[in-house]
Amino acid sequence: MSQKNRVALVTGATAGFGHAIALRLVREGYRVVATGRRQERLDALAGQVEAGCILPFRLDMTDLAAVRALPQSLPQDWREVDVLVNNAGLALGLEKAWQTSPQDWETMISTNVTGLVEITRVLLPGMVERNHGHVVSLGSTAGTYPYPGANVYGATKAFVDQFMRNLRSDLLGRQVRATTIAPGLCGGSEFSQVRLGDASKASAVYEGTAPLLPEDIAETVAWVLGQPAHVNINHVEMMPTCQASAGLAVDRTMSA
Ligand code: NDP
Ligand code: 8X3
Repeated sequence: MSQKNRVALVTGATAGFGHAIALRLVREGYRVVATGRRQERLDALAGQVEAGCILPFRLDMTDLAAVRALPQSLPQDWREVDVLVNNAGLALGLEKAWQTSPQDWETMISTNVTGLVEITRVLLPGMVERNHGHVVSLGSTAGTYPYPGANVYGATKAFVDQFMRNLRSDLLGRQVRATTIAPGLCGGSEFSQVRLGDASKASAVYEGTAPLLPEDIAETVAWVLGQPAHVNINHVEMMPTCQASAGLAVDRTMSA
């Protein structure tokens, strides 16, 4: 099959990584189903490329009925999804676990975990039947390295990574690949604005740094997809050069 005929579905394509990934995959020759909640953003994205290369498709990942109906809801010639990029996701707040809002936790779990699992479950059978496909999911360094206030967000990303590793076990013997991309500090997206709800707090996150950019993530997605069929990249952890894991914290006010 020529790359031109291949279909990639990118969730969360209205901003940040998903937007950059959708454009990058069109450049790689894919037809891209671009999903998210903001229809006008999806339409604008489709307008950036040659007609027919991007199908804007409104989808709220927390609407499980809509996610389950996805295979039948897509136009006939877009239904055979070869590549699923599970990118839609969010962090809400940086409060300590006992101070956070239960609604924020629920939203992160329903988007980053339940929605991701469900869309994967509904698109996998087609990939397995055709014996061809690739699921790429956005994890995070927050899924590996804990930090204060990451509580449920980090846990959702740890879930994503283990889910993808377990998929690999189920997919053994099939020509369907599974990859987690786990970035650290990345600017140029709405992530911190969504998390902190305040533009100046969001820009302070990146002050004095040269963070990763959405195009770096899109480049990595293109790279994992472009590997020869016998190569499965299981997990890619990426950080900007200005970031590193800084070890365990010790409280020195608690001596007996
Ligand atoms: P953005 O906030 O810029 O983009 C998030 C995307 O997810 C948007 O397109 C948004 O679309 C979509 N989205 C959120 N909730 C839903 C929902 N309920 N249904 C459908 N789509 C939804 O963030 P990033 O591009 O930075 O992040 C993308 C992914 O990468 C996330 O999973 C994030 O956790 C992860 N990540 C981000 C890092 C960073 O530092 N930026 C680092 C590591 C991982 P809409 O609002 O239109 O629905
Ligand atoms: C986003 C990266 O460090 O803000 O997943 O959690 S971080």
